[in-house]
Amino acid sequence: MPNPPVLYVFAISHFCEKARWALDYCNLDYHLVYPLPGIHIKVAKQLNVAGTSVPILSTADGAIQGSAAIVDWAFKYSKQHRAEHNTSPDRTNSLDTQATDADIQATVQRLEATVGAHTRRFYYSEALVHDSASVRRVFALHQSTANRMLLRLSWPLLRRMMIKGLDLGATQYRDSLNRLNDEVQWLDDLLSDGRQWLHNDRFSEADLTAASLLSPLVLPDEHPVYATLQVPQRIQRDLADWQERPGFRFVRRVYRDKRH
Ligand SMILES: N[C@@H](CCC(=O)N[C@@H](CS)C(=O)NCC(=O)O)C(=O)O
Repeated sequence: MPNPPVLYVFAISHFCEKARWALDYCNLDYHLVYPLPGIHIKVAKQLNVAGTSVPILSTADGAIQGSAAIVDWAFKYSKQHRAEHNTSPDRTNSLDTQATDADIQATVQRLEATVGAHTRRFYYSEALVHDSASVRRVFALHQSTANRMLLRLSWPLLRRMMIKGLDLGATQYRDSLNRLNDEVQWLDDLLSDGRQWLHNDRFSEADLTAASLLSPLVLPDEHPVYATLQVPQRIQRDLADWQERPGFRFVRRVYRDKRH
């Protein structure tokens, strides 16, 4: 690739992990940039995308916002590249049908709306409200000294804005925990017939989405960031019994097998 695309991410974000994993899985060359929270809005404006959220992938043909769109781009780009260079089908082949498979798409959309949203609300309702330094430390990763200083100064305001904007609190913590319990139960049930992958007997965007969006709760060893995450004790306690659930074991296996 002559001009490697640039992937803008928050290190702590599970949506960003999903996009990053897809690019890694397809063996694509790219630069990672970690805008500070707040500065990311300026970046989004400069890249001329509709919303403010990351991940955003800036390519030679324009910017792509949102993890699902970036996954699509990665698989299409790598397929086209293989065709142009007459390369034999590689492992991304197993994902080629993902856009046309209704079951896979339904699972991806379900997981984004439920697990994506409630993992974040659950985690931050404890971590940002009661131990916000643990969150700030992850935002400080890969930042210059000046940016770390800026983050420290702006943190009280950012924290307040995130608590309000993401609707965080004790009731929300409980509610999201219950919603996550239902979703993990749905996964446990789906996996109860012994299937290796969620759909079609092969690794697909559904597996990648389930694993990446649950990764803040499972903390797989292969995750590029979460080894440094200091999970608040209350979350550890509340999830202690979940670690051996089929859905959580599935996430660990997908990371072990597919996140190199
Ligand atoms: N559905 C979007 C969600 C992305 C998202 O919510 N990103 C958060 C970080 S986890 C963000 O950038 N929030 C700041 C903002 O929206 O300005 C995706 O899959 O990319």
